[in-house]
Amino acid sequence: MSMKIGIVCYPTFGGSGVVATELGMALANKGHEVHFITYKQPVRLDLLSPNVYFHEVFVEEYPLFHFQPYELALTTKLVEIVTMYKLEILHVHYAIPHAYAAYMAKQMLCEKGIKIKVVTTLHGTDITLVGSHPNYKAAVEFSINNSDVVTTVSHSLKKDTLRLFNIDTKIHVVYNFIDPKKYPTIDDAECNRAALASENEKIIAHISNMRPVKRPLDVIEIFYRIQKEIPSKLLLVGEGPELESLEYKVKDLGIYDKVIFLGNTNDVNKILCYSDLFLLPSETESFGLAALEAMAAKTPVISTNTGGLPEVNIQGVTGFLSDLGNVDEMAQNAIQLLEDKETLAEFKLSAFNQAKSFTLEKILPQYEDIYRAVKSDCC
Ligand code: GMT
Repeated sequence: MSMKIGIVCYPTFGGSGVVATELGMALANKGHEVHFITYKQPVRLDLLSPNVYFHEVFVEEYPLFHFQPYELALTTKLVEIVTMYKLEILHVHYAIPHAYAAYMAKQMLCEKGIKIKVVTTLHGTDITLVGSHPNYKAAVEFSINNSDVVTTVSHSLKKDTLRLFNIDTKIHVVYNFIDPKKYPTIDDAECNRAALASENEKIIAHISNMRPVKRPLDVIEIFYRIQKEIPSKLLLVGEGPELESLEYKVKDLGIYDKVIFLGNTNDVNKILCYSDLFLLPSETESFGLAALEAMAAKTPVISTNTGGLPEVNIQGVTGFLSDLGNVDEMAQNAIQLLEDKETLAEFKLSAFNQAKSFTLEKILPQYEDIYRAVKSDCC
């Protein structure tokens, strides 16, 4: 039976917004009515798809406000949309402030005799970097414990949540996913490799929000070592605070002509289809959706061994994992792989096969089961 579901997420290029959007569109495609409630239209949202609605949360400016009260505006919008469209489930992605706003909305609706079930998906930095900060911890812990169901995107994130917070509710692990149909391979006509590199050059890619936690400067260090041994280009996809330092570093090292800055794009799958290797030397990564996207496009991954990355990238099979900051080892592993045509081909295939364990087809029913089983403790 179809359900009426509200999805709250960050609408930007971050992994949590991408997962929430792809999930919502897939649910709509299966006949559920899906309402996205956020401050901007999510970047990957196709509003022309049937059963998909978007409700913008507006925040009024007022001279007294040093910070805009987004939680308040979101809560008000949630109450309005749940009431108007008779939603049954609110699925909030990223605890801050979404789980808190959903809790408030649930209480307000309860007073009107309207029942709503709240599912919270924790994505990573809402627990590890931001959520456990003393400024937020008590409210995050409260909103996790007061969600009707809590999910994390990896076992590692579940462990971190239990370690950092006092949790008295069950946590389900539901992995992130990709839709394999969206990843063309190098054999497909759409994949125009020649536009970016010559035939003898290897293509190395890195995709992130270029924040310090992603260690993009390590990406440059690794690539610097690779390009000394192997003719190659580096594709950098994404925008963020480290971008300027990256440009300086690339110029300093004299490799500006070998690095292509692509900015934010929705064509991640097309870029990945002509990449030979993906670099993800993050300080922490609850899952590493970008690594999974790379693998779905037959691209092996050189990553750190932090957080949930070992649940996605398999050492010596789909790529290699090193300790944080060990750029020498990461470069060495990359060079070894790129040098040997047969091994590289093997790793590409294994990466693709591993990505098949995280397909939309496998993950979507897990969320549907959770929605069907969830009981609300209110009204
Ligand atoms: O990595 C970020 O800073 C963005 C963040 C987000 O919320 O969009 O990503 C987190 O969620 C992704 C989707 O579940 C995960 O794949 C990323 O590993 C996770 N990032 C971190 O844990 C640093």
